[in-house]
Amino acid sequence: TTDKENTLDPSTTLPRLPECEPMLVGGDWTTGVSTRRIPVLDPATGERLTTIAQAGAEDVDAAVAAASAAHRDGRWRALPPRDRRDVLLRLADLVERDAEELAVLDTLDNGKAIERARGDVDLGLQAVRHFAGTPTRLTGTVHAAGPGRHVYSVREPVGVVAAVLPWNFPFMIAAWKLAPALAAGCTVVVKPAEQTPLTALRLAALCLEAGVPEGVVNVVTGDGRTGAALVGHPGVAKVSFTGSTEVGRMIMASAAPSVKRLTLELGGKSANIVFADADLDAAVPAAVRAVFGHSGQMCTAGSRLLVQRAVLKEFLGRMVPAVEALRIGPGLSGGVNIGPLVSREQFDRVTGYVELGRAEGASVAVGGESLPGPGWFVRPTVFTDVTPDMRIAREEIFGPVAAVLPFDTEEEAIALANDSQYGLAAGVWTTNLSRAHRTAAALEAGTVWVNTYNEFDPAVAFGGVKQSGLGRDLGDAAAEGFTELKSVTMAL
Ligand code: TXE
Repeated sequence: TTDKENTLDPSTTLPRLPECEPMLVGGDWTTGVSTRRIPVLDPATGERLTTIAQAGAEDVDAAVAAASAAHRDGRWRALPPRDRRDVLLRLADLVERDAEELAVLDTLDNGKAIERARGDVDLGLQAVRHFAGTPTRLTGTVHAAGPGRHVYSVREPVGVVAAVLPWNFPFMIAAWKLAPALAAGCTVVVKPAEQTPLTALRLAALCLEAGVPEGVVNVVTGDGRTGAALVGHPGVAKVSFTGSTEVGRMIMASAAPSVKRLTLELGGKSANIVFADADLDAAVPAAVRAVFGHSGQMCTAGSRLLVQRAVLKEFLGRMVPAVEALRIGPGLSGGVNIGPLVSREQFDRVTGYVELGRAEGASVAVGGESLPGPGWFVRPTVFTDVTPDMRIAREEIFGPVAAVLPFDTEEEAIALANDSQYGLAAGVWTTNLSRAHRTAAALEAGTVWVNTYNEFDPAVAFGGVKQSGLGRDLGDAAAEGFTELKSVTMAL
């Protein structure tokens, strides 16, 4: 990147935030009934940026009631599909107009490097544009039926959707969930992560400006208790959640009494496999980005680095200096590779895993320390001498920590990669075409990247197998996941 790309646009003044960010309920901006507030902190300094209301049961009720009313009266789902398309295209234009401000807001409360925030906003924008094409393209089926029968299936919006968001990609995942839900004709109550509420609220404001009718998009703020009240609400038909596997399980249980539909995008411990025949000039920098991008706070982080023993020494000889060269600092300062971790909790969790790795007998090839405050910075850390049974090789750390595991054969690599409760993503680096296909087929993962990593396309479904989740974000599958199939059998 050039210096220009690496610095903040000087015309961007930091947005002024109110004392308490209001939520959106049925077209009204309100701080709600509850008087409890949660501080929103800047992870680079630990200082308070603003507060949010801790929405309680009454606030959640009001938001679900607004979304239910908007669903029932058809103010959104019954619009001609081309009108919904036009609103979504307008929304995309507004996101593009405000892209820099959205990126700055994502950096403010999440801490991520501004360049990454810009990329994330763009990935969100691409999803909105992509799903603007959905309303006019959602089709059903006319079935081959017996004489005197006309049988068809149509897709209808599922109803009120609860979108519960994580803090790692606050804007992008808000857009990834909102765009297909709206495209399918649903109404939505969004619950952003308490650490990073700013851009989901801004996206909701842009929805109103774009012409999404009031009540169709609502936002309630608060922590897990607000989330629990929302996902357990009987008026919610579907929950789309991104977050930890632990909370995903709780959401599944709370969805049972009213048999809610679920899309769960949960944790991962993705294997990035480097074969000896790989192009190391490409594989090494990509492996560094795959695990240390966004300080490792990515569900797809290539946090288990499986390297064929024949190239292990050379691989580490190249990787360690590349990791040492990563620049650590506040996300807004520009040119930073490693921003702060999102919160004190995350900092404690990650530094705890670094200590655990040492205690388990792994060696620190680089990193292994945190930086003194202010801010929650941890040096990118590479563990070697890792064995597959160590907790640092099995559990999601969600920080800048890589576990390098050697292997000898292709079969061993596949067995190691699949030896996980998770199955979100995997990477394969090889110049052997047959091996690439064989390995991609054998890996238990929702996404396999071959000779690349972390490439997303809104047209391509994204999600996990095993305990990494169920259902898909993005792709046709995402939009269809916000619909029910109704079959109509008619005697003529
Ligand atoms: O996630 P939570 P946390 C993983 C990652 C991280 C760990 C903990 O390993 O270290 O989770 O992060 C809301 N009912 N991921 O604690 O708790 C919560 O308010 C309903 C991976 O922050 O899962 C927030 O909006 N909602 C992940 C959202 O759930 C509840 C991204 C996620 O928070 C709730 C984030 C409840 N009972 C963390 N409890 C990924 N897949 O990328 C909490 N929430």
